Amino acid sequence: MNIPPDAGNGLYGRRALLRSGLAGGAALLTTSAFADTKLRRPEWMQTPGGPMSAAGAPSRFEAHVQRTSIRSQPGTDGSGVSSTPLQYLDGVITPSRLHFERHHSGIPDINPAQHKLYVHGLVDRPLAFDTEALARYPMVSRIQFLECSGNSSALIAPQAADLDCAAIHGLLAVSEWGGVPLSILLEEAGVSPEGKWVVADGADAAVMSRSVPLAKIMDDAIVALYQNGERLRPGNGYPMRLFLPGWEGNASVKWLRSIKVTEQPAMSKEETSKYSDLQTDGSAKLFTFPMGVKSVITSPSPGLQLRGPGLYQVSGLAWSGAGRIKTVEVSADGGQSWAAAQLDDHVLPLCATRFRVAWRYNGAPATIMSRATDESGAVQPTRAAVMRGRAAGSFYHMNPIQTWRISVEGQARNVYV
Ligand SMILES: Nc1nc2c(c(=O)[nH]1)N[C@H]1C(S)=C(S)[C@@H](COP(=O)(O)O)O[C@H]1N2
Ligand SMILES: [Mo]
Repeated sequence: MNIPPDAGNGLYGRRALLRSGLAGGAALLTTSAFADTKLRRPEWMQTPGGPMSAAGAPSRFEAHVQRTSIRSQPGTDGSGVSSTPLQYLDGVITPSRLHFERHHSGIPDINPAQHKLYVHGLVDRPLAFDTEALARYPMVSRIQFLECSGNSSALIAPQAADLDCAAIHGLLAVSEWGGVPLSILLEEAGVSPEGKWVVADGADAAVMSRSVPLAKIMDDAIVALYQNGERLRPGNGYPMRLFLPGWEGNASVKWLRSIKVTEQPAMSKEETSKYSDLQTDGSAKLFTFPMGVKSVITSPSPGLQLRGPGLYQVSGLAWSGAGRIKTVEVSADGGQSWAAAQLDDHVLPLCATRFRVAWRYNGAPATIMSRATDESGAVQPTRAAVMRGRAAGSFYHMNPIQTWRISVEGQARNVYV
């Protein structure tokens, strides 16, 4: 292997991968030689395979790939969170069955025949839509991320906790969301000139209620009916949810029941006591909707074992509420030097982007990290920078650089640098 690394401690970024042909091409291949004797047929080649089925399921050997870190309020089994197992996934789409969940009062069992979305308040004509009526309107579909603003809040802990990628960053998922632009429904209802906000309410027992500026609603908000080509899953808002691209997940109200146009925000519990950002001067930032630029190395990460020194692919996800990802840099020497990562083809706005580098792990302890820059020029900050100015315990909108420490045993661990 004669291609020089792009950064310290054996890191091959975009430049080296391009020089070596295909990303991670021949010059960088690890060799997996075998003695060329006659190939014996394994047992599954000796009888016909299993039957077809009406709906698919993963291989039984992938049974460990499940939502993790399931936690709910004492005395409930549905009021809490579950996490996307990011460390076991590649590409950008989150399989719907693994999309993280965040419910404030469990999953309502909504019969779509009895559910309506009401559009009312400061409008000329109040309207009501059932699912079938909505499905007749022009729809759009877009591949975009949904992230809880409480994601990565484990990183406020003063000591780095021994948690895996899902437990720290798994309140993130990417889906193809299909639905009706809310602007179309509001144009039909006729918004009065005084209308400046909409208050969106859910049909769950928590009646999640969030105020959203009308400008965002008219820009790119949709009433989502589809997720990755099928109707929404119950846990993700069936039969319809608000979807606000790039904004904190909380405002994407699930089981959407009411859209009320108002002059002022409702100042609901979820936008005052919760989902606001307390500062050291005692003030709180309200309506901090867009999610910051962020990235994380999903592989290697805690729980994925490196099998001795040699060449590995380091890969992860980068995303930003400001638009497209421009670059992702990776370091294998604790941030002393960085290599620009190779980005997978589809770099979509308000979506996660998959990044990759090749790394020659020499078996010694190493400190790996990634840093994303978005098209607005925003650069993912260090943890120290993110913590500055925050009141103790303030935990929303954490987007610091994640550092994994690789041990001589080839195990990754969450650390602060
Ligand atoms: N009606 C309703 N909408 C809701 C919630 C809820 O509990 N009830 N949780 C919110 C929060 S905090 C987040 S992060 C996202 C999570 O969406 P998901 O469960 O589809 O991942 O939904 C939001 N919308
Ligand atoms: Mo959330």
